[in-house]
Formats: sequence, C-alpha cells, structure tokens
Amino acid sequence: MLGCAPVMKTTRSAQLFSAAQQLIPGGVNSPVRAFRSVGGQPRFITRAKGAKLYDADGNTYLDYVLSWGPMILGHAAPAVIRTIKKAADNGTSYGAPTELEVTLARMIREAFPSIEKVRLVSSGTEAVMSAIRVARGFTKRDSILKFEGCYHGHSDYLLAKAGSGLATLGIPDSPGVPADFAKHTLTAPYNDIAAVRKLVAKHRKNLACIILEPIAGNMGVVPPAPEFLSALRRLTAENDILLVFDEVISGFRVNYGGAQALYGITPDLTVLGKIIGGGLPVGAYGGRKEIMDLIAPSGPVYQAGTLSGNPLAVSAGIETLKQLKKKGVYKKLEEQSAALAKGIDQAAKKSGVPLIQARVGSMLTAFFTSTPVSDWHTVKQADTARYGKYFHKMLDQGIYLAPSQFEAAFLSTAHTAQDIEKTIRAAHTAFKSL
Ligand code: HOZ
Repeated sequence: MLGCAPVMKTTRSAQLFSAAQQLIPGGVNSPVRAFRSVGGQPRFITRAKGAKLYDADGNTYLDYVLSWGPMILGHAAPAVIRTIKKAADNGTSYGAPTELEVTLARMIREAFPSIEKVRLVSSGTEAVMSAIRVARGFTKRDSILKFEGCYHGHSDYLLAKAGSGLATLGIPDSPGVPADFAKHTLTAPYNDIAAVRKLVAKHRKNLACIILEPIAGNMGVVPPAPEFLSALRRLTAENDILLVFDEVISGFRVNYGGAQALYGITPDLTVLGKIIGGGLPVGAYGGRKEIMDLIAPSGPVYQAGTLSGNPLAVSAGIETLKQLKKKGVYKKLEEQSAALAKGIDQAAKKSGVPLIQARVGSMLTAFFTSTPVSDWHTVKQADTARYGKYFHKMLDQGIYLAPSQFEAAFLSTAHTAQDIEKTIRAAHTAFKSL
C-alpha cells in the first residue's frame, strides 16, 4: 500500500513518525509497529479506552491488537486503573518483597496447577530466557528444541526461525547472534511430531527442553494439531527432557488456565506475560518445585531484576485476574470471537477472496490463502500483499488490525456486539475492493 493516501487525516502522526525516525531506530521501539510489511506509516496513539484507540490526528479505531494481547478487559478498565492509581500512591518500586507478589503468585498457581512455584520478571523475553536457563541447569544439558514460526522473545539463541517481527520483516536469522550460541538450538516444523521424534532420537542426551507456544500466536494463530501436545508430553517424559509451554499469549487468554487447561497437558515449566501485568511490563516463569528451587537464592541458577515484581504491574495483574475470574467472561469472549470469525468468513466468501481463519477463543488470524495452516511453511504461503491492502482498507474504516499477516487479532470484554457487526461490515467493504 505504499504510495496510497490514507482517507483519514494523518498529518500529526506523519510529523511524529518523521521526528521519531531521527531519534529511534526505524522510528519505533518494537519493529512490527513501523507498518513496514503493510506499507504506509504508523498511527501515533494518544489514548485508549475500552475497545477503542485514539490517535494524534483525532481518529478513532476499534482495536484488535490490544497491545498485542494484554488488554483482555479493554483499555483503561476502571477497576484496573483504580488499582494502579492506588498502588502508585504507595510508591512505584521498592526493590524489596511485597504481599502483592505473594497474592499474584498464589493466583497464578491456582489457575495453573503445573506451576508449583513461580518467579516474576519484567518481560516475556526475560521470562523465557530464565526458564531455559533453569531447564539447562536442571537437566545439565545445553541444547533446546524450538519450532519454526514460534517466537519466544529476542534473546540470542531463540531467534532461530522465529516468527513475529522476524517473520514480518523477512529476517531469517539476526546478525549479532554468535554461531556458538545458536548451535545449541534445534528447530522443527510446528505440528510435526515425526520430525521431533527424529531430532530427539539423535540429540536426546544433550536436549534440555522442548519449548513451544502450545497455541502458536506469533506466525499468526496456528492451533496445535490433535495429539501433537500429548505426543510431545509423552516423548519428553520418556527422554527426561523438560517440556516448556510459552503461554505469554495464551495464558489467561484462551481460558483462565491457559492452553494447558484447554488441552489437558501438564508441562514442566510455563512462561507467562502480557495479561498477568494488566498492560504493565511483566513476565513470569514457573513450574515443578524441584526445578524452580534451583533458582537463586534457593539454588545456584542465577536470575535477578530490580523491577521484578514491580508493585504497579503486580497490582494491575491481580485486578485483571480478579475480573477474569468472574462468571461468563470466557464464554462471552468465545461467542463474540466466533461471531466475528463467522462474519468475516461469510464476507470473504461473498467476495470470492480465499481466506483461512484460524482461531482459538479470542485469538484469531485471517490468513489470505486457501491452504489450511498448520506450520510456518503453510502460513508463509499467505498473500501478504493482499493482507496489506486489507489492513489499510480496514484501517481507513476505523478498524485497527495487526500491521502484519503473521500476528494474532485479539478481542476484549469491552468489544460489543455492535463493534463486531461494524467490523464485519467493514470487512465486507474491504474484501469487495481487493
Ligand atoms: N511482534 C510483537 C508481538 N508479537 C510486537 C510487539 C510490539 O510491537 O509491541
């Protein structure tokens, strides 16, 4: 869509982007936001409330990015904001333990019985990096196995065949990662248990863990094939390899107990983030007690952080989880998401646009392809140029989708039936013009 003028006024966003590019690499603090793969220029956001985003030019959007997942209650949810304000009045960081951390840890353990002990950190990247360290410390093995198209943050050895921003920008492997680090990372196609079996047979003596998003969300949404997760669980248990679920996106999103409750699989370690911070920076990793007790100061595996367990983030997380525990929340999210997916499907069919929708609860992706998606190979056959056009047609109608084919859309409890209808109408218009 480069060169195609937006129908809205975007002067102020354009000015800000131009200033940002002089000061910040690519003008953004996280790559996908720059709109590179869909063309055009990012909108600079000034505020958000409920399901809506407001930009610097006074435009309003219905938001399906939701800060890439955390805002499951919608933006500036009154109860969460009240809690954050109250917490801020008591100081913003102590670098000392608080009762709030005990409360959040207890809530996490209640929701995820596989997590006997949990450590709070400040981002998903940090949480995954630390989970891998303790997995290596516990097994005394160096190698890990990850899946093509799964993104686990930007630490060195996890950037191999990673999805998300690297997939969006077509960066196969990042410079700056020493080959010596990357050589301990094995990769397999998502949903391909035969490929995993082969790698395990060859490397089992040195394989510390298999890590995956139990519902892939960073190559667009790709659900696990039936039996894939249970086969991985059996295989890892048989070979004393730890199974690590990265539920940074799916945790508290697909239901209160995450993907592991949805599919009935118990991993050894789980990584959380996004929702447990209610929109403030947070991450967590946890799992079996005997593994987690290896972490300092209980054990020798070192990990620390000044802002870990930050009282503002933890307060926001506690309040968010309290709201999510209320009856009917996930049922409503499921119904709204199903209605949206159905409406978009019908709109695409009416216009003869080939579209495959992948959805688990309130995380969904509409892939511009006619090939069912099961892994990075099938996903990357999607017509990204067409997605770019669709993205801009939707944006012009006030619908804010992820500026990349390889990301998920999310719904919040703040999205109304009218919002869904409006989005479907916009999709009708968008498809007709593709
Ligand atoms: N690629 C990230 C989500 N999977 C984007 C994060 C951001 O730009 O905030």
